[in-house]
Amino acid sequence: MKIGIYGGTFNPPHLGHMAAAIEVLGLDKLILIPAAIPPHKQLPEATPEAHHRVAMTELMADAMQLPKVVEVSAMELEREGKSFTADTLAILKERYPDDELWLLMGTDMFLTLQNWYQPERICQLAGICAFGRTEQDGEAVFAPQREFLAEKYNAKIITITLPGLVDISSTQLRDMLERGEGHKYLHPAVHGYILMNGLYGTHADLQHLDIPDLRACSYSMVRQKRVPHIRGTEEEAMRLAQHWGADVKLAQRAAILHDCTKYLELEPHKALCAKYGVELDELEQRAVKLLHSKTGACIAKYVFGEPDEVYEAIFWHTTGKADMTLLEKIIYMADYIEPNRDFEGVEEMRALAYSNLDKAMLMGIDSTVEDMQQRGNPIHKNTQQAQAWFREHGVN
Ligand code: DGI
Ligand code: FE
Ligand code: FE
Repeated sequence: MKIGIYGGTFNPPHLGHMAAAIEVLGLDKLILIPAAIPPHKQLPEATPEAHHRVAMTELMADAMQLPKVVEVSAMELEREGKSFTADTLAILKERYPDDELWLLMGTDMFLTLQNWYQPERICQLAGICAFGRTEQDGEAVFAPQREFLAEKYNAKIITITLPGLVDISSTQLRDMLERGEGHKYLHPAVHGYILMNGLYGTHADLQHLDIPDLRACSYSMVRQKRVPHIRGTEEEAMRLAQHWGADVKLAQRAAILHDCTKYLELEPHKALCAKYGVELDELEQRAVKLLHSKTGACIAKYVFGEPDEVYEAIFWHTTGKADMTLLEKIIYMADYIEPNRDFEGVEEMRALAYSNLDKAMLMGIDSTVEDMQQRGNPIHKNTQQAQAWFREHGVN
């Protein structure tokens, strides 16, 4: 196996060259290692706590959408004292004795490798792969250093220049963030995490976010594979709201946030419900799938300051209920028929959603009930009540 290792402070992790690295080197695995205190420099002021840097790095790793390939290791943060790359590589070599290790680094690091702690040991443990960030980092810069390291340490070296790479330093990026800029250099989920946690001097007013920032925050809370579904639901909800004369902005905001707590475990869900006074019945106490609509509604209202209509629309999006408002139906339906959904009968339901919304609702609820029965899952009473209501009202 070919394993790439990329360390750094990830302060913050930004859109770089890691996907390209995997491809160019043919890596089977890439381990991202957030550093504790780098031996060669002091951390800049306002550096977020290590757990934030790990969380942001994990978001970026997840965003690369290579789940078995990219992983984040907190090994340097768990280790006492300063972390030296040579020691990290030695530990990894023990863990992966039969595999090929490649240490990835940018130009600056590559040009000063001889000044690191135990450079010879580093070069024995791993191949060195240097990435040029700009076109100026081409052969003229790389070649002499490559020869020098090869001769002095018998290093195995690959240098790659990828023109057009994002060329921005973390220092510049942090300054931009403080001024409310620089979003385009970050993955939206990482940006959202920064906003939600007020890192780097961002003082976002979470209660009045514009749409791009609201999206970023929502995406920072979920696995990135869910983002297309959330995006699709947003589009569908806006179309439905336009079509049926509902508030398009509210539909959009509700859709953006509707699944934001989808990946919480049972206990955090229960804690949020307790915190915001949402009572749970016996089935809800144990059916975790039923809780994200409730906790998502709470986050929308209490963290992001969304109005009650948005709260209710998110609250009822999973089970439905009797006598739903137009916005509630729109979010329920948008979730069901958004463009990424693919199930038997989806085209029929899509057409119905724009010709007879109550009929479409009945079709959706019927199909959920049938699905639950097939899986042997209990039907929630709100689902039952929704079904009964739409049977009465959704037939014509
Ligand atoms: O969050 P999404 O996947 O986009 O969709 P959703 O919010 O409609 O959630 C679907 C999940 O909710 C699915 O796993 C089934 C579950 N669910 C919906 N209604 C009921 C239900 N589970 C039970 N046990 N009872 C219900 O009535
Ligand atoms: Fe949902
Ligand atoms: Fe959903």
